Amino acid sequence: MEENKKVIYSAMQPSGIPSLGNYLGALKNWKNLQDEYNCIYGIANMHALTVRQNPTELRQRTRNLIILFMALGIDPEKNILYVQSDVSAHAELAWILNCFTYMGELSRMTQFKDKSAKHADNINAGLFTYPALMAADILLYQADMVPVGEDQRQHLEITRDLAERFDNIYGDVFKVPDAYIAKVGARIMGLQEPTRKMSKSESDNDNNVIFVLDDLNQIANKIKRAVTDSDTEVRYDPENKPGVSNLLSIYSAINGKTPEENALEFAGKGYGDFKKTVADAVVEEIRPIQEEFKRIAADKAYVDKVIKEGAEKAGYIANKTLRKVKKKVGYPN
Ligand code: ATP
Ligand code: LTN
Repeated sequence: MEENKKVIYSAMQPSGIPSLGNYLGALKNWKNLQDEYNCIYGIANMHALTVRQNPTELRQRTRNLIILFMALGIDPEKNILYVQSDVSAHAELAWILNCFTYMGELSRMTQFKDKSAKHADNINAGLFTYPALMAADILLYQADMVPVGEDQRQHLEITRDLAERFDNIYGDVFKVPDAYIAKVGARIMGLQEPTRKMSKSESDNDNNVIFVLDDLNQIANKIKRAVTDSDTEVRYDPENKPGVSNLLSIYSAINGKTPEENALEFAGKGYGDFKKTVADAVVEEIRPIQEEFKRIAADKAYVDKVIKEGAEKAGYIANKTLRKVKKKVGYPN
């Protein structure tokens, strides 16, 4: 890691195969930040335990996510890619931060409310204190910026509050991080339910979500089947035309133009043409990633080495912060 660069930290749960939402809202930015910043990207497998998981699948998905990060072009030599549970400092700091986090602020978290409603039979304490573990992730690495989708804004706020609260008591221990939320693509909606966010683990309808490892024909078909409206005009108007606006956002997150600019391309054309153009753009965006994924996954020894070295590099930084915290709170050593 270069001394003079700012630090970026982010993580993703191995709770399913990443969706197009994860890709456009988070992963695509992660890749673009790697030249300008020192980037540390984690697989939040401890967070994933807040929902019941099949152990074999969880292990496989964790590994696949590291491979996917590399397939996107995130260089494990220049950045740190690692698995959260490989660095025990996360669990240790999370406990300490739990003791500085109020029940009231945790109860206000919309993710907690949403997930409790979805998993009414398993509203566990981990789900409730999830933001304290997430704050630990970020604060251990003294991150300056955290690239995430819109849904994580609230968790970033609590992280900042915790850092400030702790620093006010103990002096300068943590850096207070900023959220980095892209203008376009930060909230991709479901293709069948365009008023709810696309989520990798929370949909009963397969056509609602594009998974980045889906067959390319299937990806195109899912877009062609996306819910629109009974109108014919391609216009960016999330309130009244959520389906069409979502497809415009997807297209914009890929080609860098604004959704309004992109809408002009379809003046006088029907939804059929529009969907085909968006489908082609998505397929061409995903194709090289899938090819790289296959290539890297075949090299087991290399993947093992990246995971092992990532844990060592992350552990080194995290433990430096943890040692300081332990001293401050009054642990004997
Ligand atoms: P889960 O379904 O397990 O809750 P998720 O799909 O919501 O997971 P996370 O692993 O929690 O995804 O999030 C990884 C990153 O992807 C975060 O930065 C999050 O903000 C972003 N993200 C998730 N869903 C979307 C979406 N629909 N649009 C844009 N960004 C998203
Ligand atoms: N909660 C995040 C995943 C996550 C994360 C983090 C994101 C866990 N730890 C640290 C940024 C920084 C989510 O996207 N659901």
